[in-house]
Amino acid sequence: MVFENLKESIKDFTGLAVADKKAIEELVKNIQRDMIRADVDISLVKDLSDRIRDKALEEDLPKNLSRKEHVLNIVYDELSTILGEKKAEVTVEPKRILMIGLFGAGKTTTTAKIADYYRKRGLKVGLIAADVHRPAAYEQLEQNAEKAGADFYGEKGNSDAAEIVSNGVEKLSHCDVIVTDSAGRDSMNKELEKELKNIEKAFKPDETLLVVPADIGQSAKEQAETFNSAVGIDGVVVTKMDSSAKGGGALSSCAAADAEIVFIGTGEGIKDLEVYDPESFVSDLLGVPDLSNLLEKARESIDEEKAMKMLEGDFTLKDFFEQMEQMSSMGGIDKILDKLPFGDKLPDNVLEMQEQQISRYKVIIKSMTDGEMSDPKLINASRAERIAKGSGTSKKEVRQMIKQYRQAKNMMDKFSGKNMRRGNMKKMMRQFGMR
Ligand SMILES: Nc1nc2c(ncn2[C@@H]2O[C@H](COP(=O)(O)OP(=O)(O)OP(=O)(O)O)[C@@H](O)[C@H]2O)c(=O)[nH]1
Ligand SMILES: [Mg+2]
Repeated sequence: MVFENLKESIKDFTGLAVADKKAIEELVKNIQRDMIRADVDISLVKDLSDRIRDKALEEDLPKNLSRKEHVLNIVYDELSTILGEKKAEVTVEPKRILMIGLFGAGKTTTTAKIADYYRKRGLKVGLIAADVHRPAAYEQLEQNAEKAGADFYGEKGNSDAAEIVSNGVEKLSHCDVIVTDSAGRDSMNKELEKELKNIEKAFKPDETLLVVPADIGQSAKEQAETFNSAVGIDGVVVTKMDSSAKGGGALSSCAAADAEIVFIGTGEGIKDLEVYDPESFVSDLLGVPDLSNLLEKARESIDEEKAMKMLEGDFTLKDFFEQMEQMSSMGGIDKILDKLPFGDKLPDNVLEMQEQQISRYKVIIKSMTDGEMSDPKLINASRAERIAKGSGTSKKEVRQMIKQYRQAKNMMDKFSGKNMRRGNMKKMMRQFGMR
């Protein structure tokens, strides 16, 4: 895994009694070593460590922050900056996506992952097999399409990729999202350039995504630039983040080339795809400090007992109601869960609560009796009808709210088990000088 020693270095640093100059120097040295191992460009590493050092030692301490927290915040900010400015925006709307890249980069696998991503968000997806060079490319994509619940179009025996794409677009016109998988080469050459240009003409993609594997490290920059000047790219997918130590080099070099990283691939499975978010990526890297951020926010908007209660699984519908407002001010519960060290273990999408939805839910809960709040199982069809009437909503919405509450409760219960006992939480908070 990428930057695998970073967590250790951070832990060592936070375990020290004082965050003095020596401790900061040691931390910077460890960060440098890890970045160089991850194949981050040496001049980036130097700039980054200079900035951390300068700010950590010279900046005035912000109110309410210990020197340690201050340093960790700086490390967090600086790392997120070199790994990309902001979270990628992936619009869920009808579109055509063309996947391009060199041999073995992960194009076909990622095509299926992207299909799964959009299908899960309610769009009908179709895949076109336009790799006419690799043996069995047709079958590979066909199988992947089935796994992803996507329609499939390909023509065995036709060696004209652009023609297949034209036909495919027609045959898949009932699909909202069409993704075309193209052939790779050893390197960008005239032949590949010509083939991709022809495919583009036939396909008219809204997004052309370059797929690069993490293990090429900082040469991702050069590859992004080459593909961009040959055919134009809208974004990059960095695959194999799970299996390469050089992901940090790949991510930072794309960011330096102003190539937007849209997704990262984190495994061979169809669900192993994440919308790239430098901040949460760094949070995962640093592990515990993110929790301190979370708790800092938590401290501002929610009192500690309540936060603990929420994480301990003692989570009634009443709590759901009481805390909804506070949760939305923390960025929504899914945001909070995302930030926890095990947040990525959660099923995708399980709690997409929008602001608007939250306020509708609150009205629904207000129309319930105390008894119903403590035991939602009481809510049968006639009660649901009464609640819907009282709140000016529909029975369907009432049921949906209860379902989401149950999902939330299930998750809270899970956390309360092995992952997030009060003792652990206290220990972590202590580590970060928070109590
Ligand atoms: N660990 C890991 N393996 C991946 C990931 N993405 C793809 N792979 C593996 O990488 C190998 C190549 O993936 P493909 O999707 O076939 O790559 P491609 O770019 O379509 O390759 P060509 O069509 O031959 O150019 C396969 O064994 C995939 O399972 C990832 O995110 N993590
Ligand atoms: Mg392929």
